[in-house]
Amino acid sequence: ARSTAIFRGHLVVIEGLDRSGKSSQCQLLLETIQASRQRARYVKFPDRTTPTGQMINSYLTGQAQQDDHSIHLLFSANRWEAIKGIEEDLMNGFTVIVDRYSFSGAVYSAAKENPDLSLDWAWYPEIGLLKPDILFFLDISSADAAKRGGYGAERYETERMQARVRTLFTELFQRLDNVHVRVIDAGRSIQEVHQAILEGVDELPWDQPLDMTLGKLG
Ligand code: FDM
Ligand code: MG
Repeated sequence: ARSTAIFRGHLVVIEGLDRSGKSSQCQLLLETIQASRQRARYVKFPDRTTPTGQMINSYLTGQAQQDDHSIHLLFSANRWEAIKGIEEDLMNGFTVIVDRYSFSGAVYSAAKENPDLSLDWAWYPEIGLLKPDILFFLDISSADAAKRGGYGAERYETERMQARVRTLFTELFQRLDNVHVRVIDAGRSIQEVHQAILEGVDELPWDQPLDMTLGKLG
């Protein structure tokens, strides 16, 4: 990660609760960047296509049980196995748009109220992964999210879990003082949210080295 390049692409992360519009916004951002003849690529975590991702998918859909720590580390491994490819794309000038990342990783596990699985413990395996140039948090109340067509049947898709996840995202962002977080009011229209995201992306400098990694919580 630690070489200098001029005009590498940007690492843009979009986080939020289920039903906050993350995937639609990632898609729109991808199309807008590509329409301006720049290189961009979309990455979704969990990536359910790899062997690790298939185990995660079995867990999320209720086909398999996992110890809370074990599944947590699989989610993290699913990012570590992808990071070299992301790094190469950034160095080749691609903006990489990431739909959920380490931040979801830490808060969903910590939201389980398992006394042995704190936010600090959950964050630790993320240390050393590439740090986003900007992180957009699509903020929506858990009640509003539930109104948007309701939750599906996957594990974690309950209003109680989502409410805890939202609180923990706030705590996590407060404790990560060197991550560039931008909270976006996601209760607005798709186009308004898209414009807010574009403004943030357009402000990013182009001459930064790719040497930033996620560090410890404060
Ligand atoms: N999730 C997602 C985690 O628990 N840990 C992680 O590291 C990531 C990336 O998996 F409930 C949770 C968040 C969500 C579920 O995610 C599936 P998608 O975005 O709905 O596929
Ligand atoms: Mg989901």
